Amino acid sequence: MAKLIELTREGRVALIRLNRPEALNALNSALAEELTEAAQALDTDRGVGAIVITGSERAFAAGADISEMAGKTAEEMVEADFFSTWDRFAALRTPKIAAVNGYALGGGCELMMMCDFAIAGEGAKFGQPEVKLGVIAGMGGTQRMTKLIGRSLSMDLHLTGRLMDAAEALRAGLVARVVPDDQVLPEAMAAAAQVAGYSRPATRLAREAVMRAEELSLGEGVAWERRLFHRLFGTSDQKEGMRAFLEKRKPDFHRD
Ligand code: CO8
Repeated sequence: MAKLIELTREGRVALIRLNRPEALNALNSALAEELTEAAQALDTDRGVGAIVITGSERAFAAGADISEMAGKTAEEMVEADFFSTWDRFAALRTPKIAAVNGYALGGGCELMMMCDFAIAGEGAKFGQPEVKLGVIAGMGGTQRMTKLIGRSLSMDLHLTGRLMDAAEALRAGLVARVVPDDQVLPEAMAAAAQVAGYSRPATRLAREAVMRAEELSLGEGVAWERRLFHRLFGTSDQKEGMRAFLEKRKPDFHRD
């Protein structure tokens, strides 16, 4: 059976491509498990500084797999704690960039929002159309989207199920960059290589500090950030980064 994801490496960047093109990369449990296991292994690999997640030209992912869910009872959903695999994915510490072409709908949009930022093609389409199926988002969409783009627009998407184009997604802050469709992957790989070239502890802690902003009050968040900042003075990369600046040369990070 074909693998549901393809994993390749380019230097310190790992590229994961969702590989269910016949179902527009609909996220079934097997794919969620394969993706999460692969990403967890990368997360503990010191040779990996960033992960890019992408789909196909037509779809990043068109949602959770409707055919897998359609016949399930509430008891079965509770028993399996359906979708809880994604909590393990969201907890990864390595910076993750979503490279999005085509549809990022429902669970696909939610997977994109679990990544640390997204680079999208001009033709990409986003939405939380679960309401059309008689359900709601179940992989964090109501929470992460609201924090990313605000209640008003998030409500609009969740209640009407309408799709948002790339220009609107950029204006709203749902994605960080929009580029021509054929530039999405090169742009994401270049951004990932840039991240992966820095100190590994610094990028992981920068990510952690920014994510904390979604959960903590300003005072708690600032205190958290300061502790992480102090912690980085225990790394050789901090010494090298600052020494290199003073010596007017490029730093040679060991990424410890
Ligand atoms: N699940 C399963 N199969 C899918 C999905 C999906 N989400 N999306 C597309 N496919 C399949 C189609 O069934 C079709 O298969 P086949 O060729 O065998 O008929 C194939 O992919 C191609 O799709 P289309 O023929 O529909 O392609 P179009 O270009 O005509 O349309 C769309 C593309 C607009 C993206 C359309 O496929 C679509 O609307 N897809 C569904 C989008 C959607 O509703 N996503 C939300 C899913 S629900 C979810 O993500 C979270 C649910 C939360 C539940 C909470 C539980 C705890």
